[in-house]
Amino acid sequence: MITLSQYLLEYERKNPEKAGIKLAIEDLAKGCIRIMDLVGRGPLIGIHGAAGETNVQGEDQQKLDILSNQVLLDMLAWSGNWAGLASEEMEHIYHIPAHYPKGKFLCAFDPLDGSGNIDLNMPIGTIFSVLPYEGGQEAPHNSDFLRPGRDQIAAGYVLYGSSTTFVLTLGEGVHSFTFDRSIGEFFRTEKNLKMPDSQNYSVNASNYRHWKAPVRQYVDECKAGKDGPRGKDYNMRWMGCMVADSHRVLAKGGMFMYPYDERNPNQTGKLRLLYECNPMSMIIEQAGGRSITDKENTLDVQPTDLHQRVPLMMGSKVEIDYLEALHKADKKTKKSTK
Ligand code: FDP
Repeated sequence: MITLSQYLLEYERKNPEKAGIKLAIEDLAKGCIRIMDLVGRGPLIGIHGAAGETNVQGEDQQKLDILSNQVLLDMLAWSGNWAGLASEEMEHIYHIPAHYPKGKFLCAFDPLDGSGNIDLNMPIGTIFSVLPYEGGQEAPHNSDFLRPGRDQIAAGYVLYGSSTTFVLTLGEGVHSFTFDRSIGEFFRTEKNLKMPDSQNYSVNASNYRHWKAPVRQYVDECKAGKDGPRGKDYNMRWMGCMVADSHRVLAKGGMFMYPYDERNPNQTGKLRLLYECNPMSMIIEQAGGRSITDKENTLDVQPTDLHQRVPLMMGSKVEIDYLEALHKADKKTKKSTK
């Protein structure tokens, strides 16, 4: 079994043009080990509960959201591997302090995804997206982060569950590493993960009445199982943490979605494009799956805002192809009845 560092070293040897990525990913891994430690101590050191503040998106911040954000900023700022950082928890990008050198990469992250699960000892995670930066020692701007997901050179997440799992893609397959607490290292436990096709779906079904017709039809057909047009029984799970729910879909196959919701017509979706949807979609595509918004492949969306939200449907190819076909048919019907 090789360690994360050995895997990264081998990758850099094969891809000398990507030099620097090893140290950059190791910064993220070290930051996540610290977050794992905080998550594990939780109420013992008084870090559960609300912080009493809201983030730029008007969401209540938990103490651990703020602490995890600070851990990643501290870990990534000093190393000289990063040119700039963006986080769910900060309105604007974070500039690397002038007394540290700047590196070749930008990182957008959600330091602790699934905040609603923190105090309940349920799964939570960290998600990150790595983009190239060509501006040298010039400070980056918000606009440098507004690149389609196709431009990502690495993406990953860490799931703090019954064990700590680091899932990573550098664009050459998806690899999964498990943290060995007795040794203090991540070891690769799965290589070139490929998603199976399966009848699992993951969605917050309490929002059903607010969805668009094609999404409602898809879920109706899943519920109809063998007796419906899909001719097979489906199973449903919702853990309320994108990292955990997507991890299940990656491992077992099926489909995860957070679709457009008509309650909030000005908000295109719930999940954030740059640091939630893009990294997860790169992983899913690398594992043989697909990811779409209700209009296009998620990785092709041209971002317009750091905290932009999009509807997201991703998972096994067969399920996403079907959902896409339902959306196209709906569009056609609407056009012909105009
Ligand atoms: P949370 O707000 O708890 O941080 O990123 C947002 C997110 O969690 C996802 O992790 C999760 O999939 C979703 O929101 C949960 O939404 P619901 O509250 O609708 O279940």
